Amino acid sequence: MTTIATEINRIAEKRLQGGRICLAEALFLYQEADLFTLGELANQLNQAINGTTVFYNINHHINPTNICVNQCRFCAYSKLEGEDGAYEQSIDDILEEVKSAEAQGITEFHIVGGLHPHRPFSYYLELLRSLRKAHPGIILKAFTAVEIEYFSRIAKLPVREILIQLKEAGLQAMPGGGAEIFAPAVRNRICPEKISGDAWLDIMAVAHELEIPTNATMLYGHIETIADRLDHMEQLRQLQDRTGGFQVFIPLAFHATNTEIRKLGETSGIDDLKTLAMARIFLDNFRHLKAYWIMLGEKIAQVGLHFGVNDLDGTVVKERITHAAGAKSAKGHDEFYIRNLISRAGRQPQERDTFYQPLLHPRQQTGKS
Ligand code: V47
Ligand code: SF4
Repeated sequence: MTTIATEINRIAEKRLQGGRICLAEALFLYQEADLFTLGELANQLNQAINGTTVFYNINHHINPTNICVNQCRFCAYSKLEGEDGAYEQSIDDILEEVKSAEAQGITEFHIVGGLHPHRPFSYYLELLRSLRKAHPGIILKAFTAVEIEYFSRIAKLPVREILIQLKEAGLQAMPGGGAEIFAPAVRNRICPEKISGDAWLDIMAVAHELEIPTNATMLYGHIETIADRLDHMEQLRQLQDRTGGFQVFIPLAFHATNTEIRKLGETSGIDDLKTLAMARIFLDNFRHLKAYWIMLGEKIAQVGLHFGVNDLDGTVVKERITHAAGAKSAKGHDEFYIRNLISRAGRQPQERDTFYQPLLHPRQQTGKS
């Protein structure tokens, strides 16, 4: 056996025995192990904690506006005020858009949008209160750490106070967007106006202290190195050790079309799968790993179920952010389609709520195998 193979086996064995791998070991695996070796290890680790169950949820994305004072280089969704294609929804527009949510079985509203130059913080409080009143049974997962920091600036209130007020208005969980890549050298080039990685992590820590569970993402496949990805995951792993407040890790595959950095092109299927597997192997304190089918495409997300993934996100309904950047997946799928993707990968579909609790009203449609 070559030295490289021996070392890969040693690291894999350590991890399978419940050990933690360090940055150097992870870098070695990422660079030296082939796709199938990584996939097999990630698959074993996932099945040891999650069995063959794969979660999905029935959710609806609400994006109140694409007008944003930041101009992240990788973002094709945001517009300046007055620019062609800019939009803003009133609270009534949003209530109208989701009026039949219960009839569609929706259990979560996922709410994120641009940093609007004029909307007051009260708009966001009112939005949550109105949704809570009209749809008391639907969980509100809303606002990235980037939006929270922006609210704190426009309302001139500390982040903690902003989160307390949002929680009182109905906020129950936060999505994981805005993390991008924490390494300052990359961040300063792809999203110079955005809050720093440290600020993103600090805001998540406050949310966790206030018992608001959050998700965590990583935008990969642009100018970052493998070491940058691992540094990003290491910082998430450290915060998770302290708070335990992250529910799931979601690698987001960069989409280049219509962005300022479109020359970089798209991620490869090999890189997508390797990144999912490495996340499962490295993030030993994250129970859930999501293959966001909107960004990966339905089929890579499905294959990801054999590379450590135990969650496919949801029905989504009308995705705007990735489709502005050329995503070829559908903008949403019905529950039957998602269950079928999971069954056809030889896994058991299980509807969940935002907090990864199984929902005990399995629908009739089980999906073909
Ligand atoms: O923060 C923006 C990313 C994020 C592009 O928490 C892009 O459950 C790829 O965070 N190519 C928003 N990615 C989406 C997000 C998310 C999605 C689904 C579920 C959850 C969750 C969170 O999308 C942004 C940014 O990182 N993004 N532009 C692009 N061109
Ligand atoms: Fe604005 Fe978010 Fe797009 Fe950046 S990624 S420009 S903060 S909408």
